[in-house]
Amino acid sequence: MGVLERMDYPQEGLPKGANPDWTISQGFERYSAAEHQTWTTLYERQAEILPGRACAAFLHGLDALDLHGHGIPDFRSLNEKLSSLTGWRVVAVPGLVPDAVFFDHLANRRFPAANFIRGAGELDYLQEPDIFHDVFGHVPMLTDPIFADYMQAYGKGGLRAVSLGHLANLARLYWYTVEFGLLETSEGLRIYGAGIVSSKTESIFALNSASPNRIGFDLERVMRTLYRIDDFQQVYFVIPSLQDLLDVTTGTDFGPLYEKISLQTDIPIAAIEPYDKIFTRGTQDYARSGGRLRQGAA
Ligand code: HBI
Ligand code: FE
Repeated sequence: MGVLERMDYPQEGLPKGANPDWTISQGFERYSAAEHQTWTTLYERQAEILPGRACAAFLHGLDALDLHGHGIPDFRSLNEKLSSLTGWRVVAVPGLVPDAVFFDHLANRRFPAANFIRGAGELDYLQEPDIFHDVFGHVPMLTDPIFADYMQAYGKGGLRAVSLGHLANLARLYWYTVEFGLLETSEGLRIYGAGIVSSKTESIFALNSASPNRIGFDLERVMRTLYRIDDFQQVYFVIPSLQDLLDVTTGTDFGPLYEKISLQTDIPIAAIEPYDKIFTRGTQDYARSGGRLRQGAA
């Protein structure tokens, strides 16, 4: 596989001191003891609930990278382990970066991770991904050779979707796989999505709640389905295997698929379509009763 052509990274809004590719230094020496403790607290909460919930590839990745409760990881030693496994590296960024920048890093097997950690008073709900979400949530799966290839393919596809003007559809694929995907195994459903696996409450909700729908993954269906960014998902999509996810995405020409989808309506979040393979038909009680805001007020 050849190296991608050098792209001109957009520079609009580039924070002062950042490199032209939007990376910054992690600044590992600047973390306070309290910030390291926040990582350890979050890690320990997840360690308690993830066995039997997270997929084997994720749990194996945690071990392979020694991403346990020793405080915020230093990207230098993390990258030695990660790059020797799958050729991926983690690069520090100040936060959300423009789509094309994000995709170009992925297409080159670099995962952009925020360098800051959430405050100790906001362990559960995040407006913007922090280092715990980005590193604990995403990086273990990058030790899996199949998933590592999927993420790179997604980056290449993202650059193409931007140029074709269909990023909204492709972003749904990312959302319902990389962030909120479930995997079918002989022992039951397991989590591989980073948005779930980095959250204690959503890890339990995604697998154990009667509220959400759980539906078999279908590429076109997923790319037509709306999603919510402000609360637990109302639908999770289940893949039969990581290999299947990689095959279906690399074996599809997205150009004609975007054309086809642009003629169809979006699918509402909680809809069940006649052709869906239903794992769980959810009650939708959680969303109907007001979700996160209602719970907080109760
Ligand atoms: N930037 N740092 C960061 N992390 C992301 O997950 C991210 C981003 N920029 C754009 C982006 N995601 C979206 O384009 C994708 O989620 C589709
Ligand atoms: Fe994420």
